[in-house]
Formats: sequence, C-alpha cells, structure tokens
Amino acid sequence: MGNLFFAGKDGLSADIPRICADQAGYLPKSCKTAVLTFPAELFSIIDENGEKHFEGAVTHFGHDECSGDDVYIADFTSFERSGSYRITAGGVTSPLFRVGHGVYGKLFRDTAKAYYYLRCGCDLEEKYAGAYTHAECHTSEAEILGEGGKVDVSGGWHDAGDYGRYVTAGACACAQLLYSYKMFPEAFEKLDLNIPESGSGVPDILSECRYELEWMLKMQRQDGSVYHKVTTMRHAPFIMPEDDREQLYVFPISSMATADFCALCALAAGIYQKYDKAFSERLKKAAELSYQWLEKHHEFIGFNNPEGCDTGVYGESSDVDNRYWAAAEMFALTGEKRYSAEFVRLYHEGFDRDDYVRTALGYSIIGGLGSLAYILCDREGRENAIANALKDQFAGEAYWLRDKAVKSGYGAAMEDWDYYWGSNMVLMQHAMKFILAGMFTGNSEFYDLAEDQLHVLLGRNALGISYVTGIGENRCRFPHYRPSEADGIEESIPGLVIGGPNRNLNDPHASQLIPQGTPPMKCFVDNKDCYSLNEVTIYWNSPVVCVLAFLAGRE
Ligand code: 9MR
Ligand code: 9MR
Ligand code: ZN
Repeated sequence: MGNLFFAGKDGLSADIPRICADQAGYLPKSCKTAVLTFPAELFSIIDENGEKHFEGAVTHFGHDECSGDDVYIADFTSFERSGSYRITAGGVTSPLFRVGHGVYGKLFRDTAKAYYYLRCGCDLEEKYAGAYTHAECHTSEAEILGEGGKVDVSGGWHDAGDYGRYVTAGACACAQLLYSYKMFPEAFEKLDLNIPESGSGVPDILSECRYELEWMLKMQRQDGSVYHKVTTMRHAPFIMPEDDREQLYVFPISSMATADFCALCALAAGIYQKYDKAFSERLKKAAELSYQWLEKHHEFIGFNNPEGCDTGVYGESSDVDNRYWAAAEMFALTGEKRYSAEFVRLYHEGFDRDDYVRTALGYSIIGGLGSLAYILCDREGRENAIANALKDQFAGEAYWLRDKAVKSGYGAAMEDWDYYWGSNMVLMQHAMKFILAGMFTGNSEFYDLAEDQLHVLLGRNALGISYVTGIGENRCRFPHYRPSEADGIEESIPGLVIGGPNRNLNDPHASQLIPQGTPPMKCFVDNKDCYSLNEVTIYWNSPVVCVLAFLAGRE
C-alpha cells in the first residue's frame, strides 16, 4: 500500500528530474525559489491554462549534501502577481502552487484544526468533523498500575497515529500552541476552527488547548505528582478509536511529567485569566501543588515501560530542563522571588556544558520553553543580564542554523544527522528558532529563513513532496494514523504534519523498502506501515502552527 516516492526497486526513482516547489505557495513580497534536480538554462511560470507569465534564468547551486543531488535554482522573487501556477523547464513541470496573500490561510486552519480530530473521550460530530466523524472513545476508567484502584482520565488528544495520551508530549504540544497565541494573538483572533466551542468569545485555539488541559488536570495525583501516561497495554491494531476497548492503564508518575505539567498549567493560568478566572485559578492551584511536590522530591524519577507494554515510552535521562521550565513559568505567573531564585540557580548550575538545553524546544529536552518564559516575562526581579544572555543564545543558534541553510541546495537548515525520527519537527523547530532570533535581534533575515523552512516542509525538498496531508498535488496520503486506514475514507484528514525522512529507518517496513545508503533527505516513503517515517503527532503539528501564526502577521 502507499505510493513510493523514493528511490527504490519499484522504478519510481527519487532521481527522476523534478521541479520542487512549496505546494501551498509563496507570499507576494517574499523570496521565492524552486529547486530543479536537473540542468536547465531557463524556466517559465505558467498558469493553469498554460499561459506564460514569467521567464527567468536557472542558476547552478551545485552539490547538495543531504540529498546527494546536483541541484539548480529557479528564483522568481520578482514575480508578485497573485494566481495559481506551475514552473516548467526542460520539459519538466512542477506541481501547482499559488502566489498571493493568504496562501497559508487554509494550511494554518487545517494544522490547528487537526487537534480537534485528535480529541479523545468525545464523539466527533459531522457538523465539525465532516466525513471524519467517530463515536466517543476511551472513556472507561483506567486501572492505576502499582497503586490499584481506578480513575477517570478521559479526554485530551490522542498523541499520534496511536491512541495513547502521554503527559510530556501533550505538555510540549499544548505549550507550543499557547506560546503561539501569546506571541501572535492577532493571528488567532479571527481563526475560526469550527469546533463545538466556536463563537463563545474565547479564541478557538484556546478552547482547543483547554480540551487537553482538562484531561491533564485529571492526570495529577493528590500529592501533586503526575502520572506519565494513559494507554492500553499494547498498541491497538488499525481500528477506529471507539473500537479500541482494551483495558486502559495509568502508568506511574515521573518527575518529567510532573515538572512539565507544572510549567504548562502555570503558563495556561496566565493566559486564561482574561477569559475564565475560575479555570485560571484551578490551573494555578494545580501548578503550585506540583511545584511543592518537585521541591520535596529532588530526585530524578524517569520512566520505562513495564514488561509487556509496547506503547510509547517518552523516556528521558534528566529532568533538570523540565524543572527549569517549571520554575520559569511559576515566576512568570506569580512574580515570586523563590521561583526566580531556583530558575537562576538552574540557569547557572543545571546544564554544565550542555548549553543547547537552554534553547531546546521539546518534546524531550525542553529548556527552551523555560528560557522563553523568562525572556518574555516582565516581572520585577527578573535578571535582565540573564534574559539578555538567553536572547543572545537563541540568536547565536540562529546564526549557526543559517550557515546550515546556506549550505543546503533546498535552503533547509538541516545536516545529515538532523534527519532522524520526526525530522520535520526538527526542521520546523529550526523555523521557530529563526522567528525567535528575529524577534530578539530585529534582524529580518531570520524571518526569511523561517519561511524558507516552511517551503522545505511543503515540497521544496529532495522528493518534491508536501509533508502536510491535504496540501499539494504531490502530498503525503497514507499517514501512519489509525483512523486514516480504518475510516474507509480515501483522503486522509487534512492538516496532519508527517514525521518525515529518517535516515535511521527505525521500523521494519522502512528498512525493507529503503536501500541502505539512501541519502538522508530521501529516506522516506509514503506508506502507512512506516511509522518511523510517516506517523503524525501533536508535537509535530504545533511548531508548524507557530510558524504559520507568525506568517499570518507577515502577509
Ligand atoms: O502505531 C504505533 C506507533 O504509534 C508507534 O510510534 C510505534 C513505535 O512504538 O509502534 C506502532 O505500533 C506498532 C507496534 O509497536 C508493533 N506492531 C505494529 C504496530 C504498528 O502497526
Ligand atoms: O517522536 C518519538 C521519536 O522521537 C522517538 O524516536 C520514537 C521512538 O521512541 O518515539 C516517537 O514517539 C512516538 C511515541 O512513542 C508513541 N506515539 C507515536 C510517537 C511518534 O512516532
Ligand atoms: Zn480516544
């Protein structure tokens, strides 16, 4: 099953001549380039009727390391006329794309709406879900492993192609969405997601996040610690969520889950104050309780699956970054000195030589969100020298990423080793870092670089494929997402961000289908069985939502 877009025995070679363009399109005033994988002198831009609107010279970029290709560039930055077009050169034609204001509007709505489709514990009604309805799922009480007893932990979003719900992954995704709102509120004011809460006066993105938060609050124990995950013992087969009726289990607490929970609830408490005081107060109380637990328990409590369990682990080897984030958000929420003191202590002593932890945006290493909280808060007592040093660190990293992008024929700020499981998350977190660096330095070159990473995601890549379902003629159609297979509907739910190329080929189908030695950027097939390539997750969508929220203000 599935299309093979990559090099392989099937004759659908990755090395066919291609013109790779962003299949969502380009903003009129932005830099616009497409990449050719073959030599040509001239390229043309034609409309849907074949009429020519622009002609330009192709330039030779040279060897592109991550794809192994010799590539050529078609630059049409000066072409600003709105419309739908294709690029042609040497008898090859690109997929359709648009130039114009609002070319990312649908993409923004779709990637944000994806969370509604991932809701667990409620039925998805036709009014909101169109053809993608399903009945209420996973509402039975979960058995508490190791403690005995049962608890209601219904709600929240399914993590991914599987039906698990994991606290650290959820906290990362939800926090990135909340930060998107916090940094670019205007982008969300008019974003109508057509969800049950639409029209309530609360921005839809916040209602969607609340759906996750209400679940997460149920994952907290009375002593403030937080269960790591709720899943069945083994992954379900490819069935609809309401047909997955195996016993649910709540797994033991971890200090990462507790700290991430604390940070997320504190962040959310600040944001929801304006809309719902009682909810904000609940969040604050929950965050305080978890923080107290963290203060009493300095030891690292990691997570491993118990025997017989094969659902996601989300293990980590340190919780210092999670605690750093928690302290920052507690300080941002309350302004209390003891939280900033702990943040500053961890800033100095927490990471030894591992500087990168302070800018990492999750899901596992998440110190960057702590830094962001500290930078963005204007509380008295914040140490400006530290805030400035953190801004500099984001900027420094962006310069380093820029050097990667310059070396890439596709403009991707990625090196060989960046292409691991979920590489599109890496790519789009790099875009987020460019945006942050642009905000902190005022250097707008970083904003162009952020846009460039989006172009890579949407088709200006070695396989010319759009890694977001529903977008583009040459798009992913077979995500490792259980309902996509089980619902019997041909087209997948739109707006799901696919994991992407993964040179480590971590699943049996990928390693069988993709020859050893395939260049990293081509280690991808659009095949539903390849979960280490084309699964979807809540924390792969959130960086894309963030970048699109930023771009909504750029149009
Ligand atoms: O569907 C599962 C996916 O969400 C996970 O990322 C992946 C790795 O944990 O596992 C998938 O489930 C597979 C299971 O582990 C083994 N049997 C086949 C399942 C996929 O069809
Ligand atoms: O996204 C995770 C990736 O970074 C890991 O390498 C991989 C294996 O541990 O797990 C991924 O997370 C999966 C999770 O364990 C279960 N739900 C689906 C997630 C995406 O594949
Ligand atoms: Zn469910």
